[in-house]
Amino acid sequence: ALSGGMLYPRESPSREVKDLSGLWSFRADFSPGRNAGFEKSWFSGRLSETGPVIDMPVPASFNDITQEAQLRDFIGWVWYDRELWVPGRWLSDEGLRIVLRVGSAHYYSIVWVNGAKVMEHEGGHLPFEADVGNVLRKNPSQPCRITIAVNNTLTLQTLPPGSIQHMDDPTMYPPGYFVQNINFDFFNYAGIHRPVLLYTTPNVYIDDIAVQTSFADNIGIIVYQVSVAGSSEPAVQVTLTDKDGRCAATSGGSSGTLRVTDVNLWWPYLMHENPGYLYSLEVHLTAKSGGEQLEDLYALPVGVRTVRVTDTRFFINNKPFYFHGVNKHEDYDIRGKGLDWPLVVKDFNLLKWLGANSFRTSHYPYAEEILQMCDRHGIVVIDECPGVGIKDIRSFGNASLAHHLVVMEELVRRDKNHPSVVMWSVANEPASEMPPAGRYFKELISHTKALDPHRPVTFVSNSNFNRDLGAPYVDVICVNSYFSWYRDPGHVEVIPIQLKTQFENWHGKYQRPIIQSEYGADVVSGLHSDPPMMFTEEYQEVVLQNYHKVFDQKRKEYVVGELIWNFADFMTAQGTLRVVGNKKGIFTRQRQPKSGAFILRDRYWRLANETG
Ligand code: BDP
Repeated sequence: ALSGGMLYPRESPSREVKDLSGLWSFRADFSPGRNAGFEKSWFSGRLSETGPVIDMPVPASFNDITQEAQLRDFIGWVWYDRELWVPGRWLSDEGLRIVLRVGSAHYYSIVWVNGAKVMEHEGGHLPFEADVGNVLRKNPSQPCRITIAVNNTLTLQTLPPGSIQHMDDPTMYPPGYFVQNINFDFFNYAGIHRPVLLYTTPNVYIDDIAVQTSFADNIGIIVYQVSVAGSSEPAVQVTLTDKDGRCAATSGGSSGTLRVTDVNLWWPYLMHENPGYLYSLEVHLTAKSGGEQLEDLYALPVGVRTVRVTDTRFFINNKPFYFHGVNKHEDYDIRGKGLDWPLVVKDFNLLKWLGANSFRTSHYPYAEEILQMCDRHGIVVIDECPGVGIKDIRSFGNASLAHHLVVMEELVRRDKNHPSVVMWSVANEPASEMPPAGRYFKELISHTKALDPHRPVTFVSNSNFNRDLGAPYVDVICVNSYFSWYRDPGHVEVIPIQLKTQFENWHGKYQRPIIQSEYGADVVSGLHSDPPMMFTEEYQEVVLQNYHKVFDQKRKEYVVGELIWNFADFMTAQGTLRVVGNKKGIFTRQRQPKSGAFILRDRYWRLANETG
């Protein structure tokens, strides 16, 4: 089990946040073994003292920042550092914790402060942090230096998995030549993808909060649990305030139940005139520490809603919910997977324009800032872990499973309080027909349910319904299919019969609600052909229309959602199937609509009016 919570760093009267976004110094270690940085201790002084550095923005992927293909395609350790002044009052106040937090870095990270190693973390897409107060207080009169080394190498045991292939034939490849193979269809962007922060809390502090919500008639019920660190006798006071700042309920004690009369439920976008209603759970901690009275305050946004699944329906607040939404990526020009506010806000505006009520975080956890937007706007989320491309039998071994369990622990720890998150997805398109997949998914899914008994769990399959060894364990069947694209390319007329068969097979066998978790077709924006041909706008339109006909029949029975692949075009590895990236977006990578976007927009608004 993990130690400690991972509350999103928020300012409060007892907490300060210092954002270290901006320019860092950067060097990729091109030495043959990629090990020069460790051999020469690049962390012990300034990076610029051990060789040339370039400017690197944080947060951003490093890949597309320069003109060097070598850096774009680099595999191995890259090094970042920067100096900063820590406020003197933070250092002189021994009652303060000073925490260094990395929102995410892809893939393996080691962090030093003033040359002292403070933490290591495996896995992109999720935050990690360490208390660095002691290290900082050793040198209070000097600027502090933060060094972060990040390695993007993927192996059969990482998530996502990959493998390094050495090309040893000296007549074909230069000495030491190797490539990174991956089984997933997006560019392996790397670097420090989310903000690096320093923040403070008192030494006695609110380490974690967990809420579980429900309601009976007009009474909202919030069961909460506060974990306190640093004190054995904390006094905890909890106040729930509504949107206007009025007190809605109070309670004392580190765990308890709040009851809210005339509760405003959290509703999805387009299902209610006031979607995304959030209360604020204000936790107030007081404790004695060395004769001193310490106080900590943390305000957690809370939405009151329930989720429930039957064999044919997905319910939110006891009303049938139909997912009409998208699959996304964190992906954009130049910054790659770096968190970018203009892009985040633009995408929410496009989701609303489209009438989308949901998305899946294909194929890894997105930034917390994005989930906070979902909470506020009522956009429903299927929260997917980075279990994408598990295709090699060796990736089903014990080491892989052990890591996958830890990743689910980190994901649930981070995202458990988001009302927008209604289901966990533990994987995308694994080779779930391979013999070890049965045990693997049984354990993975039961572990996830033990971590969070209140949300359904799924994984996204493209296996044969009869041979899928993980499907027996999911609450909702999620299926991807590309009829008339990867299968029967060019033959849109086969879609209705194949899709109908797909649904009847899966539901017949498992008696679970089904989400079409991917379908779509590549379009090079601006290419036209009538009659339609693959890669033209017209082709995407008819693919969509053919899928939609069957969705409309089956949603009356047990189909509970449709998520287009993909919201926008995105970058991939180079290959014969990809023309500068995957073009299945209904928007271009620059977020301009293709004609498929208008088809979907008409449909989603119509669905909202029928089902909302
Ligand atoms: C599915 C994958 C997705 C791909 C998509 C495609 O889940 O990541 O991008 O196909 O090929 O198999 O467009």
